[in-house]
Amino acid sequence: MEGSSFFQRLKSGLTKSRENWAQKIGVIFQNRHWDEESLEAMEENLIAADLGHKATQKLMDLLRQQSPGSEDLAQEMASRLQQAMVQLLQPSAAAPKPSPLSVRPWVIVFLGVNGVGKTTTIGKLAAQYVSVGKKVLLVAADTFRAAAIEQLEAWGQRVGVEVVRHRAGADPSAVVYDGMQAAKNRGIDVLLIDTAGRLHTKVHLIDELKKIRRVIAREQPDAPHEMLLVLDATTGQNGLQQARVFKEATDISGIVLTKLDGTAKGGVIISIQEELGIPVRYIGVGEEVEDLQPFDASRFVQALFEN
Ligand SMILES: Nc1nc2c(ncn2[C@@H]2O[C@H](COP(=O)(O)OP(=O)(O)OP(=O)(O)O)[C@@H](O)[C@H]2O)c(=O)[nH]1
Ligand SMILES: [Mg+2]
Repeated sequence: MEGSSFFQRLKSGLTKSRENWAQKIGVIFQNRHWDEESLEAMEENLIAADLGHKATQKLMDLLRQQSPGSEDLAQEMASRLQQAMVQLLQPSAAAPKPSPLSVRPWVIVFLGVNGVGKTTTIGKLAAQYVSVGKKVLLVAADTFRAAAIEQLEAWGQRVGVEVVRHRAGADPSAVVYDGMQAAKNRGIDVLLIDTAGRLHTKVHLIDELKKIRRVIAREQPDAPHEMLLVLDATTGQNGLQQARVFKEATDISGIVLTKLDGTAKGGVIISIQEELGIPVRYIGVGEEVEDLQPFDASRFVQALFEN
């Protein structure tokens, strides 16, 4: 997966964000000075690029600490801004690599509201694990709609992995229990669990997640190994509000930020990181299997700036 085509996919997935970025940020320093006026213009445009107030303040503090050198000012500003952004994304950079699969089965639960891309992310990840020879099993614990189960089964067929399912309306933790049993019996490497993301009440969400976790932990005390919250980048700051609710409901170990290819506001990743302090594990930059990528802060920032 690594290599230049991988970076090209990332760049192409971030095209809208990059163009927006160049338009908002790039122009500020053309023929201008490193003065308060330029910095204020930058501040406004960072907020407009969906970085959020908190992250923008931090970035501006980092930039204001630095006095300009004598080289090409636009270039220098850009590179300082890049460094400052990578620094803000450090919690993600410093986090352990996504899913080392150090025990078997490695159990990952996917959370998130309707339509953010949970099932698609599971399908893509399953395909990637299969391609490196891992035994994968999917669990359809989103029992709320029959279509949700069918969608996961379609991915299972496409990728060539089995799906543990019950009828629509069944108890999600009962499906999870069966999934854990099957994973142990079949020597599965990775168990990917799809959950329903509806948020009718927070209490209900908390209860359901608690129950699912309890079932998993009873079968395997160190599991789940990851609780990944899936967020849709095109929802911008609204995604953050959802994330707060889930963060209060349960422990989240990582974020998957999908549909970055569908938004000009890729900068939202910085405000997510800043607000939640949870590492971003994967990003989705398109519809293909290869478009789900492990998140790498410096590569991401480079792709945002590089023409
Ligand atoms: N362009 C693009 N589309 C994506 C990406 N990730 C997911 N999608 C699309 O988003 C739509 C919703 O994805 P699902 O996987 O069904 O979302 P979900 O969270 O499982 O939704 P529910 O099961 O309804 O809760 C689908 O049409 C996916 O193809 C991405 O990174 N880029
Ligand atoms: Mg789904």
